[in-house]
Amino acid sequence: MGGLLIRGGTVVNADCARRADVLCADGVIAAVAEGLQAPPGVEVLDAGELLVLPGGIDPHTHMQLPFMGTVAVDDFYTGTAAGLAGGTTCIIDFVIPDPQEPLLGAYRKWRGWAEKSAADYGFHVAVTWWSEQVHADMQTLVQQEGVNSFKHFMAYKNAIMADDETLVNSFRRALELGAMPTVHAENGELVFQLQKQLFEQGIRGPEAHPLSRPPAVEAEAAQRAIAIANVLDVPLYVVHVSCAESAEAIAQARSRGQRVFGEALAGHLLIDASVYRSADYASAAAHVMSPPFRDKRNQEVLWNALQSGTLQTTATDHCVFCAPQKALGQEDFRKIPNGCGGIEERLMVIWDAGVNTGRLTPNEFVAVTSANAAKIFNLYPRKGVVSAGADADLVLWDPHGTRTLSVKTQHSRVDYNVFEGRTVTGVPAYTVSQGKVVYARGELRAERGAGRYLQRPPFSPVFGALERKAKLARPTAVKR
Ligand code: URQ
Ligand code: ZN
Ligand code: ZN
Repeated sequence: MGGLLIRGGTVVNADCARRADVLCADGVIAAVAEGLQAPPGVEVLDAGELLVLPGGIDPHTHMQLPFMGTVAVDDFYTGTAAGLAGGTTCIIDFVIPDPQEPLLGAYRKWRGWAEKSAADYGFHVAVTWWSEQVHADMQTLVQQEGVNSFKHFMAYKNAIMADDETLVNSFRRALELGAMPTVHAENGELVFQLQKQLFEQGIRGPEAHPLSRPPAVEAEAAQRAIAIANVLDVPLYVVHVSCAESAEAIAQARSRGQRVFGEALAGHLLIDASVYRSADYASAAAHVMSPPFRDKRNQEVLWNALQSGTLQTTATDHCVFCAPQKALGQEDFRKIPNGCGGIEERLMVIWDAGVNTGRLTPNEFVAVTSANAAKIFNLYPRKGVVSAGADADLVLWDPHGTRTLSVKTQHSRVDYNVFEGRTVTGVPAYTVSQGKVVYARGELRAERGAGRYLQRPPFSPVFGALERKAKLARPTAVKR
C-alpha cells in the first residue's frame, strides 16, 4: 500500500492537541511527529489549517435492518459510505435475531450482509429470547467471533422485547464472559398499552407516537436495567438516552460507583417533539423513531450530561425508511417503521452545536464521537486515537468550513434529512480510512467491500471473576 503523509495539521486526540505530521503506511499510523519526511512513493496531503482527528465511531447503526415488515433502505455499503462523507470511519451495528432464531445463524446472516461495507464495522448481538442454546451461543460469539456486547430491547413487545427473565439470564452470562450488556430502555408493556389506548381513542396519526412513549416509560426501563445490573454486579451501557429522567438515573448510579455508561443520539441533541405536530403526515412520520424526539428542555440536559461525563458517547441509530415505507402506518401509527438517519451529519452537527457554542472542547468532541466508544467497546487504541500503531482512520477537520445539510446533497439513500436546511460551521475536508483518502472536499471515493469486520475482545473475565471471588470471600463484618 503506497502510504500517505498528512503534513502541517494539528492532531487533536481526546487527551491532547498538538501540531504534528501523520505518516500512514499499510493501513496503520506509522508515526505522529513534527517535521516528518515523505518516503519515496508516499502521497503527501497538505493539512494546512486543518485539524487531524481520529475517525468518528458510530456505536449504534442499523444498516438494511428488516424491521416492522420492511427493510431499512441504507445497506452496509451506502450507509458506511455516507458515514465516510461525514468523517465516520467505523460503525458498530446490530445482529437482531428473531425470537427462537439461533444467535449464531443470525450472526452469520448479518456478517454476509456486511461484506459490502465501505468502512470497518463490528456487531452488538441482540438477545431477544433465552434458552440453553442462547447461553452457549453467547460464549461462541465472545470467544470465537469477537463480540463483546449484547443488546437487549426492553421495548417492542410481541417482537424482539426481552423480559426480565431474559435480561437477568443474559446480563449474568455477559458478566461471566466479560461482555457488556446494552439496553434499549423503554417499558414495552407500557408502550403497548398506551398505543392501544390512543388508537382506541381515535388518535391514530404520528402525533400519537410520542404520547405512547413519554419520558417516564423510558426512565422506568432505564432504572430497572440499572437495578438489575447493580444486583448482578455487571456493567451496563444504555443506548439512545433521550430524556432528563434517564440521564438522571444514570448520573445517580454512577455517583454510587456503579459502572453504567450512556449514549446520546445526534438527533435527540438537536431535534424536538414539535416535528410530530406537523400537519403533513409524511413529515411527522419521517421523524418517528424510538425513543421519540422530546420536548426541547431535554436537549440542554443531554448536552450537560455529555459535558459532565454522565453520558460518554454520541451515535445516530441510523435506521432509515423512505416515505412509502413510513406510509405503512397511514391508518395506524403503530405500524410506522421506527427509525431516522444521521450517520453523515453526526460529527458536523455535534461540532456546530457543541464546540462552536463552547459546550465541548475539541478534545471532548473527539472523546464523545470516537475515543470513548472505542474504549467502552474495547477497540482502543486500535481505533479512537491518532497515534502510532492505530488504524489510519482519520478525519481532516475544517473548523471554518460550512455546509448546509440537505437531502439534496446527502449520500444516504433515504428521501429526507432530519437536519434539513441546517447550516453548520465545522466540516470534514478529508476522510482517511485504512490510510487511503476516501473523501476529499466533496468527492466520495468509498470502496464497496473495503470495510473489515472488527473482532472486539472480551473484557478480562478472569480479572472480574477473581475480583468477585475476593469480594465474596471477604467475611462481611457482622454488626453486633
Ligand atoms: O429501536 C432501535 O434502536 C431500532 C429498531 C431503530 N429504530 C428506532 O426507532 N430507534
Ligand atoms: Zn433502540
Ligand atoms: Zn437502534
